Amino acid sequence: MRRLLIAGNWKMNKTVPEAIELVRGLKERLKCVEDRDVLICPPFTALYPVSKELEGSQILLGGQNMFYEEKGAFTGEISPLMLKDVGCSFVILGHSERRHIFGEDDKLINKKVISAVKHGLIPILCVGERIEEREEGRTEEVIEKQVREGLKGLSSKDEFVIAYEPVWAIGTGKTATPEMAQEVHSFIREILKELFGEEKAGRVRVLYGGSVKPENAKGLLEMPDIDGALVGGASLKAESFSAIVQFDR
Ligand code: G2H
Repeated sequence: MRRLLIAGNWKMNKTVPEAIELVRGLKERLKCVEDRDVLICPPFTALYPVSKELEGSQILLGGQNMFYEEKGAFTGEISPLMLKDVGCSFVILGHSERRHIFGEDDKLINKKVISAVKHGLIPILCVGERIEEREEGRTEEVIEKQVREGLKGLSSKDEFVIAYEPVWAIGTGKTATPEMAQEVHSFIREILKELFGEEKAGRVRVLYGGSVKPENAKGLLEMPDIDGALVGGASLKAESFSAIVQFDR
């Protein structure tokens, strides 16, 4: 009922020539994929050349962040209009690196989510607990706050995706077990039911992120409430990203 979405978050990696090389490898390997959505999120500098390279391909394009205003005196920022202009249909918002390295809070992230939806971009709202919060038994409290505050103001008609990324599993090689992840994903779906009703909650894709690799993808993606993956490190090579995309269902 929910179409799988496998997204690659390239983070601050790849020059333009490197990005083009990776995209060519992905197009070749993924040309027969039809039953799932594939999304790549290169750095801003590579978006336009990558979008040209993707013409005629089913691979979707997304930004890794954006500011909520359309234009103006906001040095260093990128707007939703600019992302749309270069062919993006998705945008990652509230990634834990934005929250913890750049100090983004739920209020700012919510403004970005609202602006993305208003401009026809599908936001991927990232949520996740830190290791100390998990150890203190506060995982659900933290996730609930991030989900409720991040989605404030949206209605059941709006399209959005959630990515659950436990901070302790990001780039560390530690992955939540499929059961641990499933527990949080099902909790997120309960919150979505309360906010938007059962029908909408059943349609929202909730991705898992945090050291997803070809070796652990199948176990995670077979869980009933895990509808895809947000892949960092393993999305930087065509072999590993396409192996994750093409896992055997
Ligand atoms: C989590 C993930 C992608 P990685 O940040 O968003 O990265 O797969 O390297 O843990």
